[in-house]
Amino acid sequence: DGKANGSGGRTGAYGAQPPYALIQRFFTTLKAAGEPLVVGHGIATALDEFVEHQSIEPADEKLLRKLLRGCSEVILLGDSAYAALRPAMGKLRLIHAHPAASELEEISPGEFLRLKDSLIQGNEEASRLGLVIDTSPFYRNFPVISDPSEVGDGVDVLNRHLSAQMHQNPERFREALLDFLRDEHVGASNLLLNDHIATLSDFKSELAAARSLVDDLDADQAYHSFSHELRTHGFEAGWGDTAATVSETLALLHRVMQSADPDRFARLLSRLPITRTVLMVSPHGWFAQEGVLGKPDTGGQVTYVLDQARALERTIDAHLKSCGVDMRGKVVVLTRLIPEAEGTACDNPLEKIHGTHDSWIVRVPFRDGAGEVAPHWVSRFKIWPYLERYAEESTAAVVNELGGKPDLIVGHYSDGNITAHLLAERLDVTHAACVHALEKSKYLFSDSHWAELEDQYHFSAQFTADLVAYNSADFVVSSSRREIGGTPHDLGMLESYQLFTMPGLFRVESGLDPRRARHNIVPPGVSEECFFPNTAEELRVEAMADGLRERLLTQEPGENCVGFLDEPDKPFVFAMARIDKVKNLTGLADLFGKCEKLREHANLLLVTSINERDQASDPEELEEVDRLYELIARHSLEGSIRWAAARLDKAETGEIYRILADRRSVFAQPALMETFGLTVIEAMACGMPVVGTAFGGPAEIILDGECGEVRDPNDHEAFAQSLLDIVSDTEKWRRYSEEGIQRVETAFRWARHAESLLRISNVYTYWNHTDVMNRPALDRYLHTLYHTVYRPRADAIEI
Ligand code: UDP
Ligand code: LCN
Repeated sequence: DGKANGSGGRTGAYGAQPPYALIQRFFTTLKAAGEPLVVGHGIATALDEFVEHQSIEPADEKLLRKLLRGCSEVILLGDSAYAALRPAMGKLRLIHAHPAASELEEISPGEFLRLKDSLIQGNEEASRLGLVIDTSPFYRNFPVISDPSEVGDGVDVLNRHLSAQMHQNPERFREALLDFLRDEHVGASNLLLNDHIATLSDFKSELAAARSLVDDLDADQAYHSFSHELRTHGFEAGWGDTAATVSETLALLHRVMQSADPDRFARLLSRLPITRTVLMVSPHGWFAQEGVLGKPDTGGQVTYVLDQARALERTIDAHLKSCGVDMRGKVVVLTRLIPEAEGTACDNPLEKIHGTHDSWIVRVPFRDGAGEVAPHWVSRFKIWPYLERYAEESTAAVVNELGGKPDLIVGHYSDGNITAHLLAERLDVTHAACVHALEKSKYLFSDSHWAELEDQYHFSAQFTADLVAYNSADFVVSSSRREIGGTPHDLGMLESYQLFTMPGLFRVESGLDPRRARHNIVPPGVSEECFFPNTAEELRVEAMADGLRERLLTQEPGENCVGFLDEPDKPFVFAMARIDKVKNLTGLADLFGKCEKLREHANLLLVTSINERDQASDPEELEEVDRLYELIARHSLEGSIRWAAARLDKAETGEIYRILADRRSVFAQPALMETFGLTVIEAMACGMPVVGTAFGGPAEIILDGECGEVRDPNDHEAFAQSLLDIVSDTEKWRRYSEEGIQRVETAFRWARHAESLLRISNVYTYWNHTDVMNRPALDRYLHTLYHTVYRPRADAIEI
């Protein structure tokens, strides 16, 4: 029906439906539980119980399960039930059921949200007022992915769609391509084409002349030996480094000019030197190369950004060389300068990134309204009032370091992306948004009950920033499918921004549609120097291994270690994560404590950022530390648990996974929600089998039953049983270990990540340049949202 939420015809998507009386009975049973709003897994659990206690025909049960599969919420008001059904990824159908009716009635997104608002606010009148956010009109002509198997391939769908449009107007396409190629410069020097080519007819004739010139040369003749002659035909550096590669690229260009075949066109763009410098933006947390991991807000994102910067520089270098361009790639990571740096490099305005030729961390401080520098760490939940000024003040610093504006800006996480949005607008540069984590799906009811959480989390500013930044970005980079469109049973993390309400603030009828051709899965990798198999003896450093064994496993408990093991030679259940509720290390300690058999076979080793109350920097950390001590006492874990607070560097982290793999241990990742989960691929690369959460990235990384196991961390018995099966079955352990190493090698490589990111970026940059996406209207809308909603919410946060 043209709505961005994709509600279709009444019954089309489901085909046959269960008898209405049965649906109605289920809603009546749900209502009897007394909760007026039931979400996600609450609905699935209630359905299981309903089916168990009622006599239902198997065929009807099947239809009922199909109807409710992926149902994200049910509102129970009076005798009515309202449900958000999800026949497929990104498709919502909002329905109303009533005992007096005989069939489901479809209602509009606006009506559904108003009902939810009035339920939460307890005031029907208030729910009729207020702002409605709907981005769908701006995307009316934007291609969407209709086949869920194509989720994460946004660039291909977009390129196919736009190439087909251009195919209908080939002359316009050629003009646009010429315009784009003539626009590539490095400083004042042209790349690709120079002013000798002024018109399309010049272009065609000079292309023929240039091709005949290079085709007469020896294939391996170096570009610089014929660059002068090529220049007289209007062709500058960038087409190749030898006669053979220049000839191939020009032949491809010729074919593209004849017909805009999308694959061929994408191949041409990926051969050109379009992305030479990259700005990465990651303002929050402690961002440095040593001694910072483990702070509340500084987890995998720092590892990811540094590895990504190195891989991008390397890939750009190799690419520029193969294009015959005499320059090297450069990456700048923009982060926050923190004067009270506690011995880290966070107060250093400029720090070279290890392992790069010329890539740097640039640090600019946050300032308050009066211009005073903020001296200390500020939680990621409270940094919103600083960012606008920060973006303004950072512009000169990054342009200065890069020697001009970047070709690509990559934003990281919500704060990095709203800052990247401001910078990209100002500099007119392509913006890629890396997600990392969306707090909305991490915290239950973070949208509907935002007002109660506002003091601690400020989700009103963060979710508005997400709506602005992820819509304004030219494309979104995700690590997993679950981050975008979810599974048949669960909403995707981005998908959860499509329809939601923050009562009293706004109702979002279309926020982020996961089916738009803007989302791309580009999984990260692991540093191969640090994370390699335990069997690669020749690469291991024995002294480091001895030190770590002593420190983490056998030394008398001391300042940073809790627990002394009765039988230190047993295998371990190992977990390493920041102490935060969602990481659920308390759940792991609980399930370990409750499973006698597992305790007989293994010890529990936890490596976390802190393990004492007075080290906690926020209320969540404090609560988790207390709970862990309580669980150790409750299950009398003394003697079979070791809990170390260690800030290991990357080489040590790799070695600890290997030491534990030597002992046939298993890695546990029990998070209640994990966007990707770098520790999972690190552990697997080092030869440790993993039991990982079913919620988020780990469920995609681990091929269940092949290289580890995927379990619901709320199902303690099943999770513990998987851990036990692996530590007690030598053959299974060996198979998972070998397959895990293989899986990381084939699917998670930084070099491949960087190549894909640059390829994707070139395609979006091109289509952006031609402006066929008609962005200005959307940009004005987002601008309004930024200034009327985001800014006041950010400014309301006390500095
Ligand atoms: N890490 C670490 N020491 C710790 C906890 C974590 O070195 O005490 C590292 C870990 O090796 C991984 C990253 O921090 O590289 C955590 O990334 P992940 O994606 O698993 O989770 P995040 O913390 O980003 O949510
Ligand atoms: C943030 C997270 O929560 C993790 O799941 C990711 O692995 C990490 O960022 C890197 O993207």
